[in-house]
Amino acid sequence: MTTSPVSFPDGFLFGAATASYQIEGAVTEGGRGPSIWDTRAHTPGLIRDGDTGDVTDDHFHRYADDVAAMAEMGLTAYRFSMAWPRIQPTGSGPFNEAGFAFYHRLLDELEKHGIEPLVTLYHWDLPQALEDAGGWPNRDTAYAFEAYARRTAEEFRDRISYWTTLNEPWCTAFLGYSQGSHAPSRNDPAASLAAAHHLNLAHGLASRAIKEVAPDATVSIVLNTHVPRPWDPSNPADVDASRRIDALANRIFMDPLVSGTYPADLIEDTRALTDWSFVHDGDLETVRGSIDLVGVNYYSSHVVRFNADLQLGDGADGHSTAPGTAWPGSEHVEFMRPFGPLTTMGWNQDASAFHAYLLRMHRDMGLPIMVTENGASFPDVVSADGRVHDPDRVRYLHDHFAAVLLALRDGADIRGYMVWSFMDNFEWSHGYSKRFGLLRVDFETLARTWKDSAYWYQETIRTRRLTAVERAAELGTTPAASY
Ligand code: PNW
Repeated sequence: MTTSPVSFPDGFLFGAATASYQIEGAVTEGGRGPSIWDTRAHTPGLIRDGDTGDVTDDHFHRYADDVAAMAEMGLTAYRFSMAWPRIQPTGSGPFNEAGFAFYHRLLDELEKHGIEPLVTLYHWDLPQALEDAGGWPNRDTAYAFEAYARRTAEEFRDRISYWTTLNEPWCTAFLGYSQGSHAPSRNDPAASLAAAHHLNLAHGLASRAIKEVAPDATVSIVLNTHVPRPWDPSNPADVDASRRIDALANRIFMDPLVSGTYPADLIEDTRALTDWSFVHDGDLETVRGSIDLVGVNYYSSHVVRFNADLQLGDGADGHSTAPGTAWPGSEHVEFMRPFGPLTTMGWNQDASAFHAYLLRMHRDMGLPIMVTENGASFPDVVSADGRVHDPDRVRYLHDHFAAVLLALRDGADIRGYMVWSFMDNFEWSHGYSKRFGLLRVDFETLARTWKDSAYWYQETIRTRRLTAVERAAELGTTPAASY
C-alpha cells in the first residue's frame, strides 16, 4: 500500500509558494526602488551572517527555468508576490512599466504551462519612501496601497483570477513595528496596533478597488495562524493567556472581516497603549465582507500560560519561548518551550493543530479556504549519491496533507494547498540559514536540485493521493535532477 485510498477533490490546486524579496534578487534592476527589507538587510547586525536579498535565487533572471521545473513537478498553481517597489518605486509616485513587464513575462511562462497564478500584492516589501513618511502606523499608507492595488489590477485583470491583498498582516504589524525582528525594525507597541488597523483598512480599500476593476476576481487575505492552547486548561489564568494571544494574533484580523468589529477583549487588553482612536467611522464597514476566500498559512502551534514574573520584552522570539514585544498588552503570557522533534526554525510539528485550525476557520469565517503556506525547514545536505534525502520534510508534508484530507472530510471547503516553499530562499532575518524548499538551492552557484520531497510531491500530484513517506527515496533520479 503506497498511496492513501482517499483522493483529493477535482480541481484541488496543488501548488508551491514564494515571495518577491525572498527569491527575485535584481534589487536595483528594471527601475525597482528600495524597500524596507533592503534597508534592514543592509543594516549591520540585523540579518544572520550579514545576508541580504540582493541576489538570493536570482529568480528575476531565471524565472523561465523555475517555471519549467514547476511544470515538471506537476504543479497546477503557483503563489508568488509582486514587489510593490518594482511596480511603483516610491509607493506613491509614478508606476514603472519595466516592473509590470517582468510580471507579464512570468505570467507568460505560467500560462504556457497551464499553471494558475495566485498573486499576493504585499509580501512585506514596503517601498522605503512610504516608511520614511511613517509606514503602516500612518493612515496614508492604506490609501497608497489602494492606488497600487487598483493600478496593478487594471494591468493584469485579464490574466489573474486569484488576488491576495496582504500576506500575514500580523507579522507586518507586530514583528515589524513592535518586536522589531522584521523590517522596518521598530519597537513601538502602540504604533503596531495602529499599523494593524491600517493594514485592515488597506486590505478593505484594495479589495474594493480590485473588485471594481475585475468584478470576477477571487479576492483574499492571507493570515498566519496562531493556534495557542493553555498549558493547564483547568487554570483560568492560563485559559486567559491563550485568549489574549488568540485576540492579538487571529481575531484582530478575522473579526473585522466577518462582523466589522474589533474584539471587545482586545480593546480592553490594549487600553494602556492606545484608545483605538485611529479607527475612523466607516473603516470597518470597508473591511467587512471583503473577501471571497481566506488564505491560511500554518507552520506550528503554541502552548501558553500565565506567568506573573514575566515582563514585556523578556523574550526575543514571539514565535517560540517568550512573549517579547510581539504581543503588546500580553506581558504576562509565557510561550512554553515547544515539544520536539523541532524544525530548524525551532518550531514544533503539529498536524493535529492544523486540522483543528482549518475547522475553526471554516466555522468562524464561513468561507472557502486556500492553504497558502505550509512547510518546514530542515538541514538538507547533498548525499554521496547526489540526492537530497529529506525524509523529515516528506513526513511533515505527508502529515499536513493528511490533515487537509481530514478537514475536507469534516466539511471544510479547502480549495488547494501551496507548499512553502518552491525553492530554498532568503528566510528574512535568518538569511540563508533556513531551508524550506522543495528544491535545494546552492547559494554559491545558484544551481537548483530536486529534494526527495519534490519527487514525493510530484507523485502525490500525479496520483491525486498521498504518497507513502517511505516511497520518497525510491522516486526520481540518481543523481537528483538539477538546473
Ligand atoms: C511566513 N513568526 O513567515 C512567511 O509568509 C514567509 O515569507 C516565510 O518565509 C515563512 O512563513 C517561513 O518563516 C513567518 O515569527 C515568519 O511568527 C515569522 C513568523 C511567522 C511567519
